[in-house]
Amino acid sequence: MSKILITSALPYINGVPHLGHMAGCLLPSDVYARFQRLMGNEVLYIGGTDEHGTTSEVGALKAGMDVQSYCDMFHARHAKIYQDFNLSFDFFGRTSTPENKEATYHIFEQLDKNGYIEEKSIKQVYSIDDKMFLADRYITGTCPYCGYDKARGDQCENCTRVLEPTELINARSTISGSTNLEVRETKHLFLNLPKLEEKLSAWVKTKEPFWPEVAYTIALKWLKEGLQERCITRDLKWGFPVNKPGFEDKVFYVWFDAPIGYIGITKQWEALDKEHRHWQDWWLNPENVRHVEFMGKDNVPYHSITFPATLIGTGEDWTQVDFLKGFSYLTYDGGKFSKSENRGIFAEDAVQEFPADYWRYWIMANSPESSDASFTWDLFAGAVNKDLNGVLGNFVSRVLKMTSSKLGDNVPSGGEFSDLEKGLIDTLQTKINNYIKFMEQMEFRKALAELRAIWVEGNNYITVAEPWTVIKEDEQRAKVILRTCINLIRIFAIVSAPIMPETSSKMLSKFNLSLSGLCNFDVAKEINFFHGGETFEVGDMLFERIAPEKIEEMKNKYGSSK
Ligand code: B3M
Ligand code: ZN
Repeated sequence: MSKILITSALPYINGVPHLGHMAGCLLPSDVYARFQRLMGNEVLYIGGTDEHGTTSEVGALKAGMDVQSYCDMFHARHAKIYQDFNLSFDFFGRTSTPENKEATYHIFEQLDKNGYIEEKSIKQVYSIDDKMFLADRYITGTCPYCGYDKARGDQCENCTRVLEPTELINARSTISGSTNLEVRETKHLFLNLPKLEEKLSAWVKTKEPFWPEVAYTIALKWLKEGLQERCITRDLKWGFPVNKPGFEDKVFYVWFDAPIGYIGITKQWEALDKEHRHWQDWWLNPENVRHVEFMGKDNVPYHSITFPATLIGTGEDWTQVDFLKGFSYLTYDGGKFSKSENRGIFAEDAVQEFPADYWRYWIMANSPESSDASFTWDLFAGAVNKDLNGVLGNFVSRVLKMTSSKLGDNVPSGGEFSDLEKGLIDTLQTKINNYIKFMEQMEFRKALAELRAIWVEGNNYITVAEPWTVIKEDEQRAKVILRTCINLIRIFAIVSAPIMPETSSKMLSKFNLSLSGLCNFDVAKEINFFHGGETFEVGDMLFERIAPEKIEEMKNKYGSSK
């Protein structure tokens, strides 16, 4: 049993997540956490809201609330959404807590002590009309590197380059649109990344065989271009006040304390049961912990360069990221999700319209792993109707109904396997091994294709075995076939559990069973789990077909043609 620490990028508190957020880190991290638990590993799965920064201050201002209450409200809203999607966080915390403050202060003190913090006077953009320094995302302008005209003050979404706000061409305030900006000089603290470059570079190189190409390429590109000193303080009220004399009126930059938030949140988790939980077992234990991080590709530089460098600079033995799974974007019908333009479905509404498992299945089967993926209602309904209802749902209901009506509500017993069952066992074993391998490698599209193929084997088997014909002449043979099919239902429930936890437990509850493990899964053994005599319940259909009228209704409601 290994210890696996799983983190999902911490979504910004302001605004509610849409399907793209679910696809770009939250859902795959949950699927992976559930899978690893099923494999018998010790998992700690951490998530939370990223609460500091200008966005929260401005959001609260617009909502007419104080920032704390604003964050409290949105935190609860995020937590509810993720619960509705059945994300199985061991703890879903926040970055604005005393625990995270303590972790942030500690790490900052070590960096300062080791000589990695520099004081510098910098020029910052001040908005005369907004009466504030325009940090980070509150300046929009043209990227000096790629020419993208909606680049933000901290990063260009188009070329992923991290920027300083003063680099932007034609800068304007995102808050008021005002171009009445001036540059003022203030003193700030910088993380001396160039001084950490050698150590960081050596560390990154140890990751080559393990990191997915997208993450490794981004990290290497940064290192090749040479690292810049990075400002880690801001002129804001909301945030952790800087614990260094002369800087008390400034706060730490949101991207400084946000990744430390993973540690802070683990401390929150520990606080609930201090006797059995120790955050150090996870975060100061690199030899025994495998740390896997999930994020959108725009987050990769922070997780492959700045945060690892921050931890290296402390001189302490932190658990660093072992595998960094970056995702491209999920678009809505090829475009952006936008609340204000009423375009695209947001996570909150999604679970009101259809059960979470429908979304979980579609999103994972179409994961934006190597390139962007596009959500359309036709694709979604097609997958639900064909794969879920047509393949899995029909198999389960057909088998149980037929058994119940012809042979009663007990698993039929007796008889021997023929070559047909032996062949089925071999095929399934190969497919399940592949599925496990792809899940271990976090190749989700491939894993889901394999999962679908596993379900299809059930239909292939029953079509060839024809229990409805066989039963007329050879009841014993029909019993073997239907018992095999019933065993397949249980096997399908286990393998599907990481993707569709509710459906899986619905399937198992037909036999009054709970979930069992996937480690060293031996089909020859598992296909004999039910010997005969066990009771079952036919129950409801697992899925409901999405009718054409419903698809049209969704398109009208959420704005789409496809
Ligand atoms: N809040 C950006 C995002 O939501 C940022 C991630 C922080 S992870 C420590 O994509
Ligand atoms: Zn750019």
